[in-house]
Amino acid sequence: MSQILIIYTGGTIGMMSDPVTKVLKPINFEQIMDNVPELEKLNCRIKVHSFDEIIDSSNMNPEIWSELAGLIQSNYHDNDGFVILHGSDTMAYTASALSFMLENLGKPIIFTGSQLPISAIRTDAKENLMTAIEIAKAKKNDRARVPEVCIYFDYKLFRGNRAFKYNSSKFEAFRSPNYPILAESGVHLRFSANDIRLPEDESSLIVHNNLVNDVGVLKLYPGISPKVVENILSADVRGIVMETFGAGNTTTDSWFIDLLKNAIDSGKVILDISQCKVGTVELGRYETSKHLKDIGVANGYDMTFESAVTKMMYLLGQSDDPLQVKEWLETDLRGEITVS
Ligand code: ASN
Repeated sequence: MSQILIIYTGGTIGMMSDPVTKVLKPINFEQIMDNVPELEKLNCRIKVHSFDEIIDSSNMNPEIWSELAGLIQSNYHDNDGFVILHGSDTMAYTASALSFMLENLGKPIIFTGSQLPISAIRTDAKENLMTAIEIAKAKKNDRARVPEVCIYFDYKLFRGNRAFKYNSSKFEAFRSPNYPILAESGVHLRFSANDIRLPEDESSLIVHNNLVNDVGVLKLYPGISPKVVENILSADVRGIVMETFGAGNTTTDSWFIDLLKNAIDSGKVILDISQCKVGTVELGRYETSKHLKDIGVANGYDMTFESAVTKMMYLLGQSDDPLQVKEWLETDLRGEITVS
């Protein structure tokens, strides 16, 4: 019989409306279990680890990511898969971070949560939770069907580092336009075997716990002033995620390019991702991106913002050499980019 570890961090799935203030606040896991007696009927052993502090995912941070990675490492051998209950607001950041922190992953790590609390009559929590467990225990020829960090939400399974929260009101909270879904649940649970990534070496899980959050963000808009760009680029950080236009384009004004070049020459890594949610950065396709390539800006291809920030944090912990970090940023490490 499979064994699944459910890790409960918080999120709407386990919230209740405060009778006086009416705001949604987290409840403990026993109260969640009371709402899903069906859990007993699943053909697997379920263990639960509840975090001491149950949080709304807006309070998520890299220390908790390390704690999660450590929990997975210490329970890896004894479990066939993991289901992580997490608020949807920052779920894609945590899933992306863990995809980088867990190298050679050979077991499913399935994040899920819900848009309505599990105690609500019309809740989406039960389907999300039950199917996430089904996916975490799914095997073929004795091997996990999806040995990846994933998000399961509203009948779809996404690669974690390809998904982002796209809708705060609908049950369809996530999308992953730059990569196909890994499975879909309907009358049958159908896996897309060709799109699922298998580990190169599943013999040994390697956990990287040293994320460095010295990361800044520069989001461009027409009319951005030199003093704003200068302030962001001169902040005490080692990496900057730059959200550009279209296929990775920026203004060609010399003040802008000079500021970027100075930052790179001073040892900072600048990663170019697009403000578009679909499509890819193509450095050098337009005149408005050729200069970026020339001065050493890293190409983020079709990476999500969530993946870009967490990949930067992961890589800054792996090397002090900006050129090495740039090379890895442009390399597909965990299925997070399509290098064209
Ligand atoms: N605010 C909640 C959270 O991210 C939203 C949710 O889970 N649907 O914790």
